[in-house]
Amino acid sequence: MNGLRVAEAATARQTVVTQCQVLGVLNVTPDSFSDGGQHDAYDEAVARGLELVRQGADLVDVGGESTRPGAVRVDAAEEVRRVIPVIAALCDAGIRVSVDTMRASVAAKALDAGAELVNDVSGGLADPAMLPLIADTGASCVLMHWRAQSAVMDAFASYDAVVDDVRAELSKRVDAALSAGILTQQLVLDPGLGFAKTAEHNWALLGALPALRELGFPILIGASRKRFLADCVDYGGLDPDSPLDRDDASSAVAALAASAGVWGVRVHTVPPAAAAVRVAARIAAVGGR
Ligand code: PMM
Repeated sequence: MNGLRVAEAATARQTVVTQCQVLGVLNVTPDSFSDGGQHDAYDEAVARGLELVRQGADLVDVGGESTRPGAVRVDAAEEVRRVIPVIAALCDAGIRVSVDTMRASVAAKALDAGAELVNDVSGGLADPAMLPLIADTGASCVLMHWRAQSAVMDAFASYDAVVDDVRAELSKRVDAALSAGILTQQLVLDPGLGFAKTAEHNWALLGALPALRELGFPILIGASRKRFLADCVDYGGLDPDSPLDRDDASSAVAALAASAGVWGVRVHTVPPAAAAVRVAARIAAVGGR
C-alpha cells in the first residue's frame, strides 16, 4: 500500500512551492448531480479514468454514491460493486486513485486494490470504523466538513459565522483523527462547499482560503459545477441551471484556489484546471501570488 505518498507530498508542499494537485472526478453512479449515469458501466468508467489522467489529472477520485442534496444512500454491497473493479483497473494501469466514500468497508477494499487516498466527505463522522482504518493502514485521508447525510443536510445550513464555525468543526475532526492514532501528515482538510451550506456560505469560505490554510493542513477545494456557481453564469447564453455550463466558473475557482496555495482541487473538467494549477505554480515560483 502506498497510502503515505499523498501525505508526504502534501507535507512537502507546505514548505516548498509545488503544483496544486488536480483530482479528476469519476462518479460511477446513476444519479450524481452533474455526471450521474455517464460512467456507471465498468468499461466507460475505466476509459474515463484513463482520459482524466491523459488530460492532466494527478489523481482520479472514484465515487460510487451520490452526495448531491437530497440523495438517498446506496447499500455497501452496491457501492463496492460500482467502484472496486474500476479502482483495481485504474491502479493496475499505474494511475493514482482516491476513493470517495464514507464507508470504512469500501475504503478498506479500495486501499487493498491500490488506492492511496480516502476521500471521506463525512470527515469520519458517518462510519465510526473509518478513522481506525485510516490509522491502521497509514493511508492518506481527506476530512471534509460535514454535518449530516445529503438527504437532510440543507436543514443544517445555519452558522453563527461560517468561516469560524467550519474551522472549529474541522479542528474537532482533526482531534478525533489524532486520537484514533492518525498522523498529521496523513490528513488533508476540505471545507465541504455545498454540504450544509448556502451560496453565501460557500462564497465566504472561498474568500477565506488563507484562514483555512492557517489550520496547518493541506486544503482540498471541491467547487466544480456546484449550484452556487450559477451566481456567475449570467453571460454568453449559458444556462446557470445547467451544471455543465458552470464549468468555466469551476475553472476560475481552480485557478484562484491554486493561487491561494491550496493542496488540491477536485474537478469534473480537467484540462482547464490542469492549466490553471501550472500557471499558479509558475507565478508562485517567481514569488508572486
Ligand atoms: N463534493 C462532492 C463529492 N465529493 N469530496 C470532497 N473532498 N470535496 C467536495 O467538495 C466533494 C467531494 C459532490 O460533487 P459531485 O457529486 O459532483 O461528485
